[in-house]
Parts: sequence; structure tokens; C-alpha cells
Amino acid sequence: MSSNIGPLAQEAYQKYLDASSIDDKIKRLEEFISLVPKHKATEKIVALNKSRLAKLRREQEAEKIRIKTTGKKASPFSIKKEGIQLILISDYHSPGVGKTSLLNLLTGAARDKIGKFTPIPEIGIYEHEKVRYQIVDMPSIMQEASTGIGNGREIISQLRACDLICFCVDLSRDYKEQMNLLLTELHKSHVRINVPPPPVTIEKTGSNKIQVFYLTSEAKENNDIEELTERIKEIAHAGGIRNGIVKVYGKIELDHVVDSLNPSIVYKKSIILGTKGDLALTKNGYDELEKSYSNIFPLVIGTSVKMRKIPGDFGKIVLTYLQKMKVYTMNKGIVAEKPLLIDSSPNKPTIRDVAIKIHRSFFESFDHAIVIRKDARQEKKKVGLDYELKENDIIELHTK
Ligand SMILES: Nc1nc2c(ncn2[C@@H]2O[C@H](COP(=O)(O)OP(=O)(O)OP(=O)(O)O)[C@@H](O)[C@H]2O)c(=O)[nH]1
Ligand SMILES: [Mg+2]
Repeated sequence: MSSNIGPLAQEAYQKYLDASSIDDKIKRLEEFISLVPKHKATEKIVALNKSRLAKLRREQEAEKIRIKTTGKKASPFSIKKEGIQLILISDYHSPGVGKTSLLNLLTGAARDKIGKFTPIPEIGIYEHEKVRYQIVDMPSIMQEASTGIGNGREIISQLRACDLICFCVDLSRDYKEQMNLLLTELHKSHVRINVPPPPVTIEKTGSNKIQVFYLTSEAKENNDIEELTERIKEIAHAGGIRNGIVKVYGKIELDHVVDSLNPSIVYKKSIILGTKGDLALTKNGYDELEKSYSNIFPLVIGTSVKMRKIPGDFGKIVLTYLQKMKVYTMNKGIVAEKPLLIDSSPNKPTIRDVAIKIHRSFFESFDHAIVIRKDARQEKKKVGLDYELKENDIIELHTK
């Protein structure tokens, strides 16, 4: 972060980013503003955060009025995200797969709820190498959850916003039944699992009918482009588009075109957590499960709460899977306690990503950065915006 801000303010800002409730956000932001040294170079940052604070206060007021007039508090299903959010789900028809047990093993939360049906979400915070993961133990998913059965709508709307969906599957029982229900209900709810968004976009225009453009060399390698173009036009037309531009960026299927017409589709990363790995024959269950779904799930982790077995570096595994990388910011030689997470894909992360992530104003007034990389030949380097970063780099940004 900019050397103008100071380590205490930096830390307060991180706490503000991590805060989950409006009240907490307001408190943290007030703290941040009070800690920023006030001078010319910080004027912009202070002003911007004061206007954020005003917005939060308006939201707080609106919420108070809402509760007063409707008498309703926010639903227990509407969960404010904190850190990296993982949601544990399972199939209702195979009760007690062990979600609450896993939540408790990772976070210590909800000990007294194990072995009882979980009707509303339970939440805990798991920390690994100073990264916070919010673990949400959802009530199990019923058949037809996609139509709203068993709080289906509330559960799915949370899944749509999370960072990682964890399918919890009891390895001592029929895994196919459990997987089928979850995959079916998510698909029907327009949640796509472990596939990237298709390389096609559709924009409506005022005139010129429907035009299709193949914009990359990969896109131009689609089979029988003429035929494909006609089909795309038909699908777009059937989807209500009379005039529009379809841009194709890679190899596509017609289903991709249908999906891209549906704004409610989300693309989510997901893993499987096999549970009860201590029970008889679960080794076979795990092997079969991993093999049968290897085309959809590249990561299946076997666990046993009874044996307290879950990878010790579960957090790191999740970060890698989500293609996120951890770096540290530094200010006047003091390294921030909390790491900063940046995307390590599709492009290699650079100083630019860090500057933008911290605050656009740091990027705009960027002068240079100092990067400290332990074990590197030259441990300390002065670098520019394009410098590529590695895990655990320590970065000090200097503004003009
Ligand atoms: N043998 C064994 N039993 C386990 C394990 N994990 C959980 N259990 C038991 O399985 C039962 C159900 O566990 P819960 O964690 O409550 O299951 P859940 O998925 O939260 O269940 P619902 O909330 O009803 O969906 C409890 O009696 C747990 O003690 C495990 O790793 N091994
Ligand atoms: Mg439970």
C-alpha cells in the first residue's frame, strides 16, 4: 500500500474489507479514516472513504426502517460474505453426511449441532496461513430445490455468490444417488460447475439483424463455420434477439450459445469432500467416486472427522484450486499482517494487479514498487507496474 497511509490504517482497512455486517463495516471504516494521516497526499483517499461511509450509513438507516416496518430481520439464509466463502452442501435423502462435523473440525463452530438436522445455515471461520475462509454449512438440498422446495431458492442464491461449492458425499453410502441429486438441482438452478464461461457473448443492437464474428484463431477453427453461424443465428432469434452481435472467442457448442442468452447462469468452482473415510469399504467408495466424476471434479478430498483427517493445508489447496495467490504489502519496512489475495490466472499477476486491488488511486499515482522476495538472488528490487509476482512476495508501493 502507499507509504502515505501507515501500517495501522492499512490493517484497519483490511478489517473493513473483512467485515461482514453493515454495523461492523461502518465501525471499521471509521477506524480507518481516523488512522489515515491527514495531508495533501491522502486527501483523495479520505474523501472517497468518507463518501463510502455515508453510503453505508444510509444503508444502515434503510435496514432499520425495513425492520421497523416489516418486523422482519434479515433471513438467516442471507449470509454476508467474509474472506473466501466455501459452502458445504449435501443431498437431503442421504441425511447426516457429516457437514456440521466438518464445519466443527475446521472452525470449532456448531459443536452442539452435530448429529442433529441442520435447518438453517451454520457458519464458522477457518484460518490457514493468515487467510480467512468462511465455511457455511447449508441445510441439505432436497429434490426439486430448484423450484424452491426446502428453502431451495435461498440456498441456491447463496451458492450463486460463493467462492467454492463443496459437495459433501458420504463415502459409506451410494455416492451416485447423492451426486445425481446435487448435480441435477444445481443444473436446473442455472449453476454450472467447474466449467469456464463459454467463449461467446451476445449483445443486442439497434439494427443490422444478427451478425456473428469469430474473433480469435481458435474461434476460426470451429467446425463448419457457415453451418455454425446459421445455427447461432437461429438460436439467438429464438431467444428473442432480432438485431445483435454475437462474438465468438474460442471453440463453442450450441449449448454455449443458449447459455449465453440466459443472464441467470453462473459458473462456479466446486470440489467434492468425501466424508466418513474411517468406515468400512469407504476406500472403494472414494476410488470409485473420484474415477466416476473425474471429468467434472478435478479435486476430490477424502476426510474423516472421526479420525480428524482433513489435509493440514486444506486452505492452501483451496487457494491453489481457486487460482489465487497470496502476497504481502509493506509500509515503511513493516509488513502487513494479513496477506493480500490476487488472481493467479488467466494472466500472471503483476504489481499492477496489486495496485488496482488496493485502490485505484494508488494505481493512478503509482511511481515505483519495492519487491522483497526471500531466497531470490537479489532479495530486494525496485520494479514497475509490469513486474510479475510470486507467492509470498512482499510489496511496497510508492506513489508520486
Ligand atoms: N464414523 C464417522 N461418523 C461421522 C463422521 N462425520 C460425521 N459423522 C457422524 O455422522 C452423523 C451426522 O453428522 P452431521 O455432521 O450432523 O451431519 P450433517 O451433514 O450436518 O447432517 P444434516 O445437518 O442433517 O444435513 C453424526 O452422528 C456424526 O458423528 C466421520 O468422519 N466418521
Ligand atoms: Mg448438519
